[in-house]
Amino acid sequence: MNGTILILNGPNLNLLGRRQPHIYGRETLQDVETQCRAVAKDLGFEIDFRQSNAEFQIIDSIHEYRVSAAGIIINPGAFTHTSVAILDALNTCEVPVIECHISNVHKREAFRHHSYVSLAATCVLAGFGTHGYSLAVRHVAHLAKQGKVTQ
Ligand code: CA2
Repeated sequence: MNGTILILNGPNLNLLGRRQPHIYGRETLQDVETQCRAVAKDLGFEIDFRQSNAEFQIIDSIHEYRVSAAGIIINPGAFTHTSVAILDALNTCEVPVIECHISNVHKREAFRHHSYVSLAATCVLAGFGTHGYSLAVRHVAHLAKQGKVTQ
């Protein structure tokens, strides 16, 4: 086993696949978790997959894994565009941080074009649909193979 990848999902993503399918697709967050687990298993990683509508819970999860994870994949939802507190937590991380958005935020409203989280992210995925999560898992494995344990 090569380590655990934390996958964090922010507010409203529990409704994925049930509302606004023209923007976010029809797959549920459970489907995304299943796909990530399969990809990670092939690559020798474990997944801790979480969703929270509460900013403090997302911050607590980052603190829990900031040193020990193989990488942190985060879709902060709308907190992307508002949360200096999540940015501050991510800035304490000693592991790669991948920011992952299902939609192409740059093609959407102007308020979605700015991300606080990007200031702490190793890299950013946007517009790959739910497939972006699997790509992010592969990238964490790629970085780990290169021996890049820090940002
Ligand atoms: O594209 C993304 O992944 C976003 O992070 C999703 C956030 C949005 O605020 C960001 O600007 C971009 C919204 C998450 C809400 O998720 C829902 C999914 C399906 C139905 C309702 C909400």
